[in-house]
Amino acid sequence: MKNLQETVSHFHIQGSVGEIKPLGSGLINDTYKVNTIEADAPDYVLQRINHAIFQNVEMLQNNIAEVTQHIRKKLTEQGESDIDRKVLQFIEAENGKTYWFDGDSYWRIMSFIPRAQTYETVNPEYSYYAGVAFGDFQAKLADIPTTLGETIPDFHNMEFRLKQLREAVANNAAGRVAEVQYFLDEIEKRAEEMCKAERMGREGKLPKRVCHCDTKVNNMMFDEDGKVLCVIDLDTVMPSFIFSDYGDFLRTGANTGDEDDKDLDRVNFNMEIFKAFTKGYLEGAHSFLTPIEIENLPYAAALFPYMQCVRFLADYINGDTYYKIKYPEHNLVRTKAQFKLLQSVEAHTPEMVAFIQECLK
Ligand code: GN1
Ligand code: MG
Repeated sequence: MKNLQETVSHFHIQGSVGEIKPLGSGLINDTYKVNTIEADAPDYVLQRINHAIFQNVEMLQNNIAEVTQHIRKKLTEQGESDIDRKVLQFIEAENGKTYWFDGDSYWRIMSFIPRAQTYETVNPEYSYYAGVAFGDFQAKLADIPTTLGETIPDFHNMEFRLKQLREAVANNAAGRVAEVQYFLDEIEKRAEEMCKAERMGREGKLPKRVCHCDTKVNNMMFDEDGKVLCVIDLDTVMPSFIFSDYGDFLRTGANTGDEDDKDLDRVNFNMEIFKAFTKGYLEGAHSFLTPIEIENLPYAAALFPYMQCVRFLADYINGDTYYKIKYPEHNLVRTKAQFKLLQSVEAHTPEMVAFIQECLK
């Protein structure tokens, strides 16, 4: 960990560095907890930014600065207490920026939020709070005065993700196409319907808003009482359809199994979580949502397992070049689990539609 110590030394942190150890379960960046020795000095989180994926680090860090400053301002105006636990704070490096390039990798450091917890699964009560929090996150950012850059162009564009999959199939780089034909067929059957957001966008019926775009349950910090403190992992905050945040939370939060569960019987869509989250989300976001956005929330619930299925499968076909994997079939196992989740979402669609209508009464 000597190099990590050296990296930290380029940032203006308080206290002296003790232990540095891996943190969290992200699939893209490398994350470490930096403990300081002094009891009164804060601890920190050190991250190596995955530069192959986030190619414009300057834009990335600018977006994050805009977003965190805007949220901080709102929290201050609302007279909130405990603001440092409610919005991320990045530490300046000796070059005056919030990141440091060591000639090979880009690094950044943020304050570690004390007495906070992340979860891989949530109960209905926590989901309700999460719904309010993501609705509120979007509401707070609705009037951000700048236009944020697209840190990953076409990130949640379904047409683009299908194009990438079709290109992967045409190249067949890892020779894996034949064994996944069943999933390719199932994906193509739904392709037209699943690209509906892009079509509505072009027709001017659906706006883009500032979204988080990675609202996995584990990207949220909860306090001791299960209340949401803040949303983390802000790399993908960018303009998108609101479906991104609503759909990606349910993809992870309402899955009764794991994202990469090998036992497909464990993978189902949990309607209790759906209901609690949707109720909270509508409370947090009703001030700006349009009828078309609300009407298409069940579509969003299906879109994200579908999109993730497409992305995991494309990566499997390409020979695992994007996501971190733990074993050779990992991306295929993930694809199968996301497809099972999609089927369960599809089976629950009429019930979702009815519940949303109830909420609006
Ligand atoms: C990645 O970094 P992490 O694990 O929070 C990915 C998301 C996927 C997710 C699947 C930049 O998020 O889009 O939904 O894995 N982030 C990027 O678990 O591609
Ligand atoms: Mg994450």
